[in-house]
Amino acid sequence: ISTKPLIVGNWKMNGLRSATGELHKLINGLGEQGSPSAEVMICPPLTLVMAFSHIASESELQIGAQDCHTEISGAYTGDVSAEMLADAGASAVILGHSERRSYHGERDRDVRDKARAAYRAGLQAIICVGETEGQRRLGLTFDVLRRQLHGSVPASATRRNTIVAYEPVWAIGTGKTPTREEIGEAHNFIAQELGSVLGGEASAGFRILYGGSVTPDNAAMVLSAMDVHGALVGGASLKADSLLAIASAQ
Ligand code: G2H
Repeated sequence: ISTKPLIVGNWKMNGLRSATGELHKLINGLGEQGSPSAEVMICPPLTLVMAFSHIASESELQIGAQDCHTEISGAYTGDVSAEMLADAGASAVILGHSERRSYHGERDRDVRDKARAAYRAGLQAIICVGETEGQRRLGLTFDVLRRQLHGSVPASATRRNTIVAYEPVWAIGTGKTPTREEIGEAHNFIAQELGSVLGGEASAGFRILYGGSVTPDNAAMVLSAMDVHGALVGGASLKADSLLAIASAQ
């Protein structure tokens, strides 16, 4: 596992084939950096996964997806399996993003089953956790993180097949970000709690990304917080220039 920060762009439901220009810009930009200071992954909408994987295949850029089903195949109209994502060229899949949890009713155990499906297909699972504003106000942040980690992270998770993303729901797409101390505190808690989910040795060296309104302006602050190993970036990942700026901010 690389010790460089990992910057993951979550394009959410944005991007048509015409966005391929941004992908080329990103690949060229990373190429110009020679030995880029961060690893970079883009998780485009499903319709672009195969084309982007093809384009990125000769580059350092990794391609991921944003969700998968718990089963390999079957009568699940509209769903896509982890095996299909791997077949399309993805190497990772974001799971349990708060938008999936709130708009699609995903529970911790659904996220855990999807992560198991991802492992079976050879994909890395990027498992998202995070508290709402109300939960933080009530002092429940750590309780929520503990419950989500115990419920969503399979016992078979390893630092190779799993990355955890801390995304405080109140910071997502709002322009609000926690302080460096708050980010460090939550990440340190997650690192400790993974020890209780998986056992001390198995949890060592897990990568924990921060997500929620990361921009070129706050990226250096975010990446310098304790136990932060990268960022999950939404809005600011849609433009190659801003993602490149985030990837070189340290
Ligand atoms: C949080 C993040 C990406 P944004 O959802 O996962 O999005 O950077 O737009 O807050």
